[in-house]
Amino acid sequence: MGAEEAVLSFLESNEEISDSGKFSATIGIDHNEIVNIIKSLHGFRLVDAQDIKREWWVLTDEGRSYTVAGSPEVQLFLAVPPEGIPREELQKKVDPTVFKIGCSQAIKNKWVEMGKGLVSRKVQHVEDRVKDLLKQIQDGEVIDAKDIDELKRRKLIALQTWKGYSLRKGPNFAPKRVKAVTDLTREHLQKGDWKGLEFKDYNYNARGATLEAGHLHPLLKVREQFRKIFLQMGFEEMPTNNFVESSFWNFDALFQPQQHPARDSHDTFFLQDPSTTKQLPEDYVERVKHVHESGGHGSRGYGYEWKREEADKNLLRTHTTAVSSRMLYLLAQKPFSPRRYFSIDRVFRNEAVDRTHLAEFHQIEGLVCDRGLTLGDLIGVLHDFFARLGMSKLRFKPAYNPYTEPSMEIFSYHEGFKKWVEVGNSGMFRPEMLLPMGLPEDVSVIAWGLSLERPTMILYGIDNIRDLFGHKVDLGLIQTNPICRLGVQ
Ligand code: FB9
Repeated sequence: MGAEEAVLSFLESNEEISDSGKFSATIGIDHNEIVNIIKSLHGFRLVDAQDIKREWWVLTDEGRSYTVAGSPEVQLFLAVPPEGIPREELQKKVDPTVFKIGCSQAIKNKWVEMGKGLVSRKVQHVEDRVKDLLKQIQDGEVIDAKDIDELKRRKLIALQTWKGYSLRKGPNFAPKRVKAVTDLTREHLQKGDWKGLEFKDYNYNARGATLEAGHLHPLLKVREQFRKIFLQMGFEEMPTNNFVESSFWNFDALFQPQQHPARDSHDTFFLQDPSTTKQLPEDYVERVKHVHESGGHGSRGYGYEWKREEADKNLLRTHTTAVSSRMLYLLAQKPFSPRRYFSIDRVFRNEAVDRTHLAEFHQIEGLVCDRGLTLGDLIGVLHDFFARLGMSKLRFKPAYNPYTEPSMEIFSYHEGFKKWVEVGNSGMFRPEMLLPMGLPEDVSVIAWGLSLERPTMILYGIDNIRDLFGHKVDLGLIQTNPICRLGVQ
């Protein structure tokens, strides 16, 4: 008979098992096995188990040896003749341990004294109380607490603990446990025994199995959420697989003048090799040169001598708007059709780094290119985009960008922080940028941008960008960071 059957069948015909230890001895099953079964039956309320805890003193090996040979202090006292004995002679007479412990204890008891190398008795007779106390403990007698403390201090006794249970029938008692099943199987249906089955409750708090697989970085999870939002809004993703860009596409094509401070090496990473771009569309370059120098299309231009060698310089793109300029130029090379483009990728700026800024970040950019678009359309598409991020309260502040006019900074009211947070920048690309590309006169482009790092840091509660991006990132964060769900899925 197994332990479970023994316990349940005993309780079926008896009120209680008063002591699991005695019960296990009676049925000849190891007490640990009985305890495990009791815990399981208690967990399923088949039994009600109460803890029993017993403690008693047992002799250590040293303690047991004193009950036979006597305590070392008595052994030492008996080895000292009435006339006394030289210390060296006494040391040869008894066991070294007996000598060491016995001397200190006998002197402490004022049984002997050690003067000028001679050990002599101070009393005629001694009682071996330690031995008597140890024997009393061995016989299960209760002794005084002070004596216990002394014997414990000398490590002659140790506390023995025993834990067991007393148990009675529980509210779900049954003479035989019906093993709860987890799944209703084809066999159950065929056999028909499903009618008598008991199903385990779902554990809604059970954690999923740990996936021993790769893990996505929070930035990539948030990027995917932004990508979904853009795709749901009908935007096409632009090809951003070129970190290296020419100054022409990154600045000149955007009508950003060559003496603009952002084009200085203090703000931009220029390449040494290859330092210059290989090929540009020459006819377009001429039109860009002209619009910078003399304007056109109603613009006065900047009136400076535009230099080709400046435009040829290679750099690490400072914004994904460089990609937007390439895409809009390509769009202008064929009969016009409206487009919505987006990009999310790394950009590089040679700027001071701090807790929330590195020399690179991921820019998110969206643009809509169509005939007759207005600032109202830009405001509308921004409300639609940010609403999908859960940001419905927006405010706009006039701003300046070299390549957009008008431009606006975008603010959203953050309910958590209870304040307005800058969430991006936007504007309408200037005609000096669009017309030299060859886009029709009535076509305008509304565009906006934000960073991927800022929302990710807020969503994941990260306040130092080095904990999110770079060589110091904790791989545990990569493994355990929660899923990210933005907007309407
Ligand atoms: O991302 C930014 N802020 C932000 C965005 C989302 C967000 O979501 C949270 C869940 C609530 C929270 C904050 N910003 C833009 C604003 C600030 O963080 C700013 O201090 C830092 N800006 C970066 C540039 O600074 C080096 C963020 C980055 C930025 C700024 C402008 C653009 C892109 C990125 C742009 C543009 C643009 C404009 C016109 C046409 C085309 C592109």
